[in-house]
Amino acid sequence: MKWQAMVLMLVAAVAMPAMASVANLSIDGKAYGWQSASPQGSPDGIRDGSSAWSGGFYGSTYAEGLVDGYYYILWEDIQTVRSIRWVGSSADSSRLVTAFTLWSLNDDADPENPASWTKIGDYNVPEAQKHTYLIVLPADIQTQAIKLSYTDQNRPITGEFELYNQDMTPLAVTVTASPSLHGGVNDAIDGNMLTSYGSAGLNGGPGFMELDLGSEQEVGGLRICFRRQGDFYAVPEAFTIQAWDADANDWSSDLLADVTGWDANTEVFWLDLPEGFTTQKIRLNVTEPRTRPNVSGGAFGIHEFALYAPVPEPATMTLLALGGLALLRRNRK
Ligand SMILES: [Ca+2]
Ligand SMILES: [Ca+2]
Repeated sequence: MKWQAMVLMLVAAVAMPAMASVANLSIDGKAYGWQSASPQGSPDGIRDGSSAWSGGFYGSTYAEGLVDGYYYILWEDIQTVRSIRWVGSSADSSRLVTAFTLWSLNDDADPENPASWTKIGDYNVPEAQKHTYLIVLPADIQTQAIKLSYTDQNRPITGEFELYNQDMTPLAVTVTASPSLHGGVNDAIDGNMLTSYGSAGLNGGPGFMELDLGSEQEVGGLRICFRRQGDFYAVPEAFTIQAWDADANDWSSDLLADVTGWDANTEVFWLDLPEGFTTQKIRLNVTEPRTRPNVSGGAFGIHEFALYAPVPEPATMTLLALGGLALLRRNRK
């Protein structure tokens, strides 16, 4: 190998981390929407990270059979879209988008012109996923916007419309937690944003939830969707994330995250794990629950706690391929 090619490849490898940020796989953009009748909430409600009823949704709670409409998320540059997660609103399970069509925006086209969109497909939401529907697209789609239009009009309410560069199917886990009050612990890993685990009053003591992969595996990142509900549940003030250390046969004292002063209105916590990180178990410790009027010592709730496999960094692969190409070209000389 010529030294110039080696240098090029080394520079490419060092310049970019080999793994993408799991948290950054979410495509951020601006939301727009239109409804023929009784619009409620703002289109921004579909991308604010919250599925709570108190704000954070877009749709209509009225006019069954009368609502016709759509919404879309538009971003600055063309990106790859691989999976989409549609989430209802946590306060009312009867108001659902039960069928819809997805569209991608044509290059350099006006999103307000219906002719600018290419149909991805028609979707009927399966009963088991009627509150949270994860769609892994049949292939990567390169676009600048994704639109959802209702084809069923049963008071469509959308809590979140999340777009990802990757297949965001969580890793399979089993779950334990303490203390338990409302909902089973499995409600925190059922893929449904509207079911949740709720702790009993903590009386100032810690509570925890741990996920077990069943074997040592590489984990790229995690996401916790905390529950907020009136006087009962609030996101914690402070919490830590720990991983199981198989060699020590104990929880590692090196915390993966040590969060204090967490914002009361932020329900979703993302964490990227170091490249090549492996473990069998990951644990959330609620070290300081937020005090609620109706719960002694505070309580915490979790809609979903999910672990994700690492994802390759597309830019790194491109650079490495370019390095390899440079090497081939040099060898041909
Ligand atoms: Ca929302
Ligand atoms: Ca759930």
